[in-house]
Amino acid sequence: MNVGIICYASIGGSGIVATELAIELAKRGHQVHLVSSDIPFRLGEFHAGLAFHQVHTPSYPLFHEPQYVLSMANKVVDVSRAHDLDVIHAHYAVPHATAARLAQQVLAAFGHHVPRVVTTLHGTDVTLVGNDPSFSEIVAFSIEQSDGVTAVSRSLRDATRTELGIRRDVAVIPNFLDCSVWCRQDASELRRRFAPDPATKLVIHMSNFRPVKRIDAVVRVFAAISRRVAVRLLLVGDGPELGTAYRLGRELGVSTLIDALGAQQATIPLLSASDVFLLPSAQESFGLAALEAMACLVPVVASRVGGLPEVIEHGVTGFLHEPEDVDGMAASAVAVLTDPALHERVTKAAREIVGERFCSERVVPMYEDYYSQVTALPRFAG
Ligand code: GMT
Repeated sequence: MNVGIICYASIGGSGIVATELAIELAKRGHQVHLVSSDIPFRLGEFHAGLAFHQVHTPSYPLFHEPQYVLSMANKVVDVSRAHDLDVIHAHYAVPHATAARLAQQVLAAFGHHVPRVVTTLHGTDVTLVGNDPSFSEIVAFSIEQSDGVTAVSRSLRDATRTELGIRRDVAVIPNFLDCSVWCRQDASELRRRFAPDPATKLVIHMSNFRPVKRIDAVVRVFAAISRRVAVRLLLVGDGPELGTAYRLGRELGVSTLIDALGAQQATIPLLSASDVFLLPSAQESFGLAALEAMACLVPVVASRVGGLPEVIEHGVTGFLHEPEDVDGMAASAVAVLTDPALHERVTKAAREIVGERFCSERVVPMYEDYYSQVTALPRFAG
């Protein structure tokens, strides 16, 4: 099939999943066209069958407002005309589902071959941004008008109904990893750099440091752990809440135990050096970072919110607590850091679940089947 995939290039789970899907589809012989404002950061080396098309949004002194939806729709029209796309797969509804639908209408109006639009909902495009009254009407319309819609968890599918009033079918296709790549590596040298004393444990948090990630809770849980175990905290990523980590670290007297590494592309070595992963988010439709940690044998202590219970089984493959339960999270982290048998049991079970349910060879065919179903629908009427 000829598949156009549109996504954000910035660091974030939806762009990562879209890029990994593009790579996997190309490996399986599809012609894939990735459309984004910049080279998605996980694209890496050249992949046969995968082309990148950059969206330029020109500025004009009269405009104070960026015209991204128009330039994205325009680029999708160009790419579809040149490459006869069968499917436009929009990752993150805001505004990609709208741009894809607009492109479809332009192609139909000018008598070109009309691709089907599949929208994949990733989380905040429904729960935080998409349901904002400034966007919700157009987001709901664009989701309803897509030929197919998927969500990354059952929880997000249900939220699409409750938050946006969507009534149409939404298929659940979970996020995935290339499990041959996402494995724990020998990171002993790296580990020694962060924690020269072998008795010191490494706690890690990776995110885009936005308020929804509750960075204050990361630091509070870490401070509580540090009162009982010798630990250091690795903060990987960047965003508006990074300053909160510095400030609260100083307030709680743990700033000298924190290493903030900024945005990093190669996270497998960092996970491989770590002993526990903290994810106390206010909302998480899936928690791709948790899945990456589980694949690298790092036990996850997370909030019991959104789709996380579909990824982590409390006490079996990780630990879930109410988002406000800082003491509970710290207690689980201390338990798993001080009990090697528990650490081994949880990480082994987590890795098994990743292998059974979340590897690319299981999930990518779900998208291929879904594209087949959607392209078999009666022709687009305009
Ligand atoms: O809201 C974000 O954190 C960004 C968003 C994205 O596009 O990167 O993340 C969402 O999509 C990821 C990939 O499907 C999920 O793993 C994240 O759980 C989800 N984030 C939230 O729901 C907060």
